Order: sequence, then C-alpha cells, then structure tokens
Amino acid sequence: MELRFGAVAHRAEVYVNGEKRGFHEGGFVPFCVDVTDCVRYQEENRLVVLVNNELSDTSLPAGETEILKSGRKKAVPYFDFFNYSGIIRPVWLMSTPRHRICDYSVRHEISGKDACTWYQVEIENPEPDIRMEVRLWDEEGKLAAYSEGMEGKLVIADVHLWEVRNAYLYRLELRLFQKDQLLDEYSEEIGIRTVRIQGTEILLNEKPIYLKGFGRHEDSPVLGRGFSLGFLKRDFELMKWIGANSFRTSHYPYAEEAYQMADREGFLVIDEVAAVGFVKRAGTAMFTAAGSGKRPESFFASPTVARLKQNHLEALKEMIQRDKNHACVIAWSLFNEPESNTVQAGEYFREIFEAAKAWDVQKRPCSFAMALSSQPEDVVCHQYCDFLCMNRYYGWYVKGGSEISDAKEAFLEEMERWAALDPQRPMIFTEYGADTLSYEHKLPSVMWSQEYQIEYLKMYHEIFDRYDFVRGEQVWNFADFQTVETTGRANGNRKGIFTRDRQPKDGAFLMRRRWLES
Ligand code: GCB
Repeated sequence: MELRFGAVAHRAEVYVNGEKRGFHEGGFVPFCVDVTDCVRYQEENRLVVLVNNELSDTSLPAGETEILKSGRKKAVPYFDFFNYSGIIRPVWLMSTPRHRICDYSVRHEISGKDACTWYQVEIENPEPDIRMEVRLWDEEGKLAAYSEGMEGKLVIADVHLWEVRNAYLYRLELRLFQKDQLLDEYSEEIGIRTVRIQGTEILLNEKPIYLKGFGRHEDSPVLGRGFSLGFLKRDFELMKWIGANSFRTSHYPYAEEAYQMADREGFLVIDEVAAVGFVKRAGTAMFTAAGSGKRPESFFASPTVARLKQNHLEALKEMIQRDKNHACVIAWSLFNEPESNTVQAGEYFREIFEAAKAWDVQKRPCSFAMALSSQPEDVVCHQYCDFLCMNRYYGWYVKGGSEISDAKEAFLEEMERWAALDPQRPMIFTEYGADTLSYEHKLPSVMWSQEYQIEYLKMYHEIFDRYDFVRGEQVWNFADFQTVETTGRANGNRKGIFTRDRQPKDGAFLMRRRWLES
C-alpha cells in the first residue's frame, strides 16, 4: 500500500502513526511512500506531512531565506512568481499487487500510412512464468495492434496520427499474467506522433509547425498554486478561443491533468524543469531588492553547485520519467533564464543536456529559455540547444517608456545578429509581454495601459514575421499572477493577456485575430 502525493512544494517529510516513512525534495513531481507495514487496518491512522518551502542556492527554484527582525523567515526568490507552499496536488492511497506494472515507455516511428510503436514495460518482482499482453485500442474501441512481452513493437496499419489541435488518442492496455491469472493491468491514452528538428524547422509528423501560445503559471485567486480542475479547464477553453496551440510549463512541471488535457486537445507543450533563478544577479530589481548580495561572481562557481546539480538532475529525471509518454510534450526546457555566458555555466549545461537526451527514449529536442544576457556571440551554452527559446522585453525592461520605434530598432539590431551568427536553428519566443492593468486606458499610450500592450505586441509580431527561422511565439503571460511585493509589481505580475480571474484584456482580441487568421 502506498501514498502517492501529486506534488508537495518544495520538500516533504511524511509520518504515518508517528513514524517517518518518507522524504521528497522538489515541489512539482509526484512521489510515493510505502505504508504497507505501518498502517493499522480497520483502525484510525494519523498521517502528518511536514512541508517546507525554504529557498536556497541548491533548491529548484533557487533563492534565499531571510531571517526577519521578528525571527520569522521570509522567502527571497531569485524568480518572479509567488513561492507558494503546501500539498498542491491530489494525494492518492494506492493498493497495488505484489507483481505490478510500475512504468512503461513508448516511442513511435511512422512509415507511410502505418506506424510502429516500440514499447518497454517495467514490473516489480518479475518471475519467469510472468507474461505481458499489450493491446492498442482505437477511439472506436477496435483493436489496432497486439503484442506480447515486456518489450516489443505494436504495428498499426492505417494509423490516425496525433496532430496539432487535432488529437487522436489510442488506448494502450497493459495486462500482466501469471499462467492465466491476471495480476495487474494498466491503461493510458497515447497519441502517436514524431517530432524532430530539421534546419530551422520543427517537424511534427514530418510537417513544419509554428507554436502559438503562452508561458503560463499554475496560479489562481484563493487557491494559489493548488490544483483546480475548474481553472485548468477554463484555461484550455480560453486558449482554444484565442487560437493558441501550445504553452510552456513555465517554470516547473505542471499537474499531470494538464498534460492529459493537452494530449486530448492537441496542444504542444514545452515541459520545463524548475531550474529557475540560476543567476548571480537577476535582470530586474524586483528579484534582488531584498537579497543578501552574497552571491559569487559566477552562479555556477558557488561551492554548493555540486549539490545543486544533483537536485537539478534528480528533478529532471523525475519530470522525464513522469511525462515521457505524452504526445503533447514535444520538447524539454532545462532552465529558465540562467547565467549562460561563463565557462562554469557551459560545463554545468553540458551534463544537464546530456542527461536529458539519455533519459528520454523519444530523444525530444532540448533547449532553455534565454534571458537578454544570452546573446548570439556567447556560444558557451546555447550551443547545446536544438532550438532557441528567447525571452525578450524590448519596450518594457529595455527602452520601456520611450518610443515603441526605439524599442523596435534595438530588437531588430539583436535579431540581425542572431540571423548572421546562428541562422541554422529554429527560434521560439518563449516570453514577450508588457504589464497591463485591465482598467487602465490612455492615449497616447503609456506603459501599463491596455493601448500600450497592443502597440507592444504588434511591434513584436512585425519582427517575428520577418524571419523564417522564428518558429513560434508564446506571450508572457497567459494570465496575471501573484509575485513578491515590490515596486516593479502591481500586486503581482500583470503581463497577462487575461486577468487573474481569467477575463480578456484588450490584447486578447488582437492575439485572437492574429492566431485564428494564420
Ligand atoms: C522573465 C522571467 C519570468 C518573469 C518575466 C517578467 O524573464 O522568465 O519569470 O515573470 O520575465 O515579467 O519579468
């Protein structure tokens, strides 16, 4: 018998009837605690979870913990979202058989009208007379393929591929037998598709795709980061309404239900590990205002970096293990806006990128979201990327409050350097946005007004459309979200295209026209 926690931010100690039964570091992936021999059957049991969300230079996300005069602790995040804590996702009590299916992986190949799905199943306590039956059912409930064995292939004739915003899901059914006795069974919906990069194109099922969508957050009023199926469904309906086809799980792996919905709705997901705040000094004052300023010259030169890397690799492995079979996951993002132009960063990156490739049987493209400090001339880290992810704020942090044409000129100047130095990879804008108060209107436009958000977005789109290697645009952010209190934030980050309670700002109608017409 096990307890399965969907996620506890950022670390948990689990006690059952006074006995410590487990510990988990990392707030955004599930973990299990075996309680078989400590639960009292037919009696009351006491479950206690000790939760801690302190930040440090080895935690994902990274930050500091400040001790206030009152003796109370305050989180000092090196990132721009509220450091919520707690049991943020569902908890399950699972009763499982001794011989059980504990994991599986799939990888797909397409040839003409047919496909081949290679699979591998892992079971607990294998014995020689145990056998596996694998079936693939189509959406009409007809058997599409059959195989036997712990690993093998399913050959699907006349395959229905999983396409962008046009999903087709087969049901994979795994059944574990000993002689004729069924020991365990597991089934999941899977989409069949391939993804790869060729030159400056991202190919899904060998056809070029263009990403339209958002960087998002798991954040809502009242619930904070607590999972809500209602908000998730509303978010998907709004993304469909606006014509989006993708999102990045900025800045941590989301609840599993989000990927299941994305599979069903045909959304493309860039799945991001919570490696955020890996910088010596963040670009904007709001992250550093309360910091101790103790950070060393290179973030990756810190004496604690070995521990950080261990936590990072663990979090990455857990994310890949959890999400590897989702058709919606087309790429991994291995950091958000890290230091990326030092030798120390380069060494650290190499190991992280190699690990991601080694652990993913589908060998999905890998990247990281680059801050303005990552420039084409600094090839120390982005050399590892299969495609480039750009976070850019010309017209906000750079030349905000000036003429939008000045911001455009500066942006174009940078784009020309990318075009000259690195035109061989797809580039996706994983962030561009302007804080906008839903009640603020002004002509001529000023920063924070709805009119300014529209001017800002139009300027970016004009530039994206000039370059063939730009293969996607994800606005920052889908909705307004909570952050720390600071002068740069109006009770949270207001770059949402939707308000925090999920109503459209004027910019939403601009995005809708652009995305539905292209
Ligand atoms: C960024 C960060 C994101 C922030 C955003 C902003 O570059 O990746 O976490 O919220 O900028 O609005 O400043």
